[in-house]
Amino acid sequence: MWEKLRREEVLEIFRENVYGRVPSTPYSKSYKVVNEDKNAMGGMATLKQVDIIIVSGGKSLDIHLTLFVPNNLPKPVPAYLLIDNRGPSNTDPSRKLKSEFWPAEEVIARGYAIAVFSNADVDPDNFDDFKNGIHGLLDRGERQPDSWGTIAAWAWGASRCMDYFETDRDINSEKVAVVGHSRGGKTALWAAAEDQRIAMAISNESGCGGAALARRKYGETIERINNAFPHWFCNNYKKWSKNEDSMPFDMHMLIALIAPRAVCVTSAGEDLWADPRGSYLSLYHSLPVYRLYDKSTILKEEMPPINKQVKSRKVAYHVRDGAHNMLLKDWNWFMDFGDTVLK
Ligand code: GTR
Repeated sequence: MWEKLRREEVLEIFRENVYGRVPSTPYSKSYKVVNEDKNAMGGMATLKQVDIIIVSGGKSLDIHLTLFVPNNLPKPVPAYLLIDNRGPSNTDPSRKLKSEFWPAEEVIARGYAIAVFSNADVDPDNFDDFKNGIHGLLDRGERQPDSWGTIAAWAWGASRCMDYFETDRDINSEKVAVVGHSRGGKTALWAAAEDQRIAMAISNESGCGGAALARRKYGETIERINNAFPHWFCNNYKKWSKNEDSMPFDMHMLIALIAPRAVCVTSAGEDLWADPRGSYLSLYHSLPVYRLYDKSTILKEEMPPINKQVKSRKVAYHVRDGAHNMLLKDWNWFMDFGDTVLK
């Protein structure tokens, strides 16, 4: 019943009211390996830089995927794909610049591939009335109240990386975790809701329009986010500004769309803007759907203390000490969970 009927209804609720619908405009897609280094990270990994080239209506768009694969393991391996919203200094393929935001060496050392694409390749993060990015290629005709926004475009980009993984024999495309921080975390949840090939979604401090329950109106509200980022969601989402109590849904239903696949929701103790408690409660209230698949998926209603990860079957949560960010400490918990669900 959930899978055959209700899941599709709930997915439609989120397409119609929050992120918008992907247009059905045809496009072609090809992959070009622009760089390969079998001796990256001092021999620990193979670097592949792949352009995912999308063509439609005489225009083209390139998604630049960077991928490191561990050398000393049997293939295929599970992978983490970061939807990067911070820019290239965090994801340097030469590894001269290193950043905890994308700790490639540490992920390789734990036996995973690690990949990244920049959200800006798919759609620049500014309001330009949907002229640039993938909107400029695929949007035709008048914009509708449920036309896709920028977060749905970024999620679509993650799915194009999944298409590529299905062609790369080094990657176990059935064991890919999509990771995002903040606006990227909202995107990771929506990508996994829409694309059931994604084995695990990691929502790091995604807050409003992501994991946090909207009805709590704690920290960032729908009105604030619509005013500050009018391009992120579909126009129908504006109906819920200052009107959360009338919403026929809340964000626990977004997390439920990921069941029975894995989901990891995280918060940071000082990041009240992203409502840690509302994010935990959202995960907690998604569990009735997880339990349709595995009755032993159980969390306590009260939040875990700071720096203590809680896990049950396919769900995990932690609240890290400190401010809004994604750090190695967070990644270590992602991988502790990954070790139980991706390996
Ligand atoms: C903030 C925004 C949040 C979050 C954050 C980020 O300005 O209010 O919803 O997305 O940006 O992406 O870092």
